[in-house]
Amino acid sequence: MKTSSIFALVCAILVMSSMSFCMVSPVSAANGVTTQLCLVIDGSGSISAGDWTLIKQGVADAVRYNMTHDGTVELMVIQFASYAPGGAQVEVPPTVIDGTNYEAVATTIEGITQVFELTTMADGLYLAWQTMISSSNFSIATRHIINLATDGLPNVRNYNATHDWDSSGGIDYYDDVIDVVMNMTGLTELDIEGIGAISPNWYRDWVVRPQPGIIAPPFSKPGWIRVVENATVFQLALAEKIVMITVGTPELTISKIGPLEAYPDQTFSYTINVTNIGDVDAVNVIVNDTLPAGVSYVSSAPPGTYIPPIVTWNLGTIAPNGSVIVNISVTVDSGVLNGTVLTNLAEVWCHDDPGIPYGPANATWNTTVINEPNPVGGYVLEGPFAASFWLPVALAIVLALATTVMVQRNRYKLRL
Ligand SMILES: [Ca+2]
Repeated sequence: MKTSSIFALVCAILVMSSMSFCMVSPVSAANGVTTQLCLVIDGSGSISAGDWTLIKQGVADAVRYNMTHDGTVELMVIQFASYAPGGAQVEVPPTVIDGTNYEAVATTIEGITQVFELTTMADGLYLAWQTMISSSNFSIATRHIINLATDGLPNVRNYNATHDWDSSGGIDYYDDVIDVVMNMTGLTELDIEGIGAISPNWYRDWVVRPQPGIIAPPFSKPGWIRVVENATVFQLALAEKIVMITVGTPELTISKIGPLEAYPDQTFSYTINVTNIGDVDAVNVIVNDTLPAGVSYVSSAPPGTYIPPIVTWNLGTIAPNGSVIVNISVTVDSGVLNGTVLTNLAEVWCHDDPGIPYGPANATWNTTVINEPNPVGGYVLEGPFAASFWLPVALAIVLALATTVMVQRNRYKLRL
C-alpha cells in the first residue's frame, strides 16, 4: 500500500530533478570587469559601402545606447579582410566601457574604414582571441564572449588546421576557422549574426560555442547564429545582443509534479511552477501542457485554453524572482491498460521587454496506471499480487475460521 502522503513526499523529492533552465544570466558585480566582449566584423569586399556604413553605425549605436556603461564590460573590436596586414586588425583595443569613454569609443567605431577583399575569417577570430587573452582583464572577467558579424563564408586559409574537422573531404579554410575556435580555451560563448542570404547550418554545427549550437531566435541557450536579412536588421539584432549580454535576460525555470500512480477513472492534478530566475522581467509568458493519450482534461487554475491535447496559459509578466503556479486536473480514461506510463510535458516560453523570444524550458512527469483494485479510504492497492502475498492472507482466513469454530464450540460446552 502507498498513501497519498508518501506520494507527496516522493513527488517533492523528484521535483528537484525535473527542473530545467533556458538561459545563462550575466554575472553582476559592484565593480570591476565581469565581461570581455569582442565584436568581430567582416570587412570583406562582399559588404557594400552602404552596408558597411550601416554595420559600423549599428556597432557604434549599440555601444552608445544599449551597452551598460558601469565599468563591468571590456570591449574590443576586430575587423577582418585580406587587405589588412595578417588578414585582420584591431579597431578598438581592449577598453573598459564607462560613462566617461563610451561616446569616444562609439565615435571611433563610426570612423572605421572598411579594409576589403577576401574573407579571412580564421585570421579575424584568431586575432580576436589573442587580443582578449592578452588583456590583463582576461584573468579578472568571468565571461569571455566573441560576437561575429559576417555576410558569407570563409575563403582564405590561415593554415592552422591539419585535420578535416567538418568531414567535408578536405582540409581548407573552413577547417581553419573551426581549428581557431577549438583552441579558444576558456571562451564562454561565441554567437553570430549572419547578414543576408547566409546558410547558417555550418556555423551552427562547427563555429558557435558552446556546442551544440542553435539557430536563433528563440534564444534557448548561448551559442547561436541569428540570420538577419540585411544590414539594417543587423543594427537591431546587435542592439538586442548587447542588451542580452550586458543588461541581462529573463530566465525561466519550470517544474511539474503529479501522482506517481493512478487508476482508470481517477481524477488527479498536475502542479506546474514557473519561476523567473533572470535579471529582467519575463513578459508574454506562455505555458503549454501537452496531455498524454489516456487522460481527459477536466479543469485548470488559472483557467487555460484547451485545444486537445494541449492546454495553454498566457501568464503575462513574471518579475525577477517571481513565480506562478498552475494546477491542471485530469481524469484517467476507462480501460487504460495496467502499467501504462502517462508522460505529461509542460513547456514555457517568454519574451524580454524589447520583444526577444526565449525558451522553451520544459519539464515532464510520468504517472503509471494501476488497474486494480480500486482505492479504499484514500489508499491504492498495488497489484497484481504474487503467491507470497496471497499465502499469508489465506492462512489468516483459515485461522480466523478455526478460531470462530473453537469459540462457538466452547460456548456450546459451557451451556452444557
Ligand atoms: Ca573540411
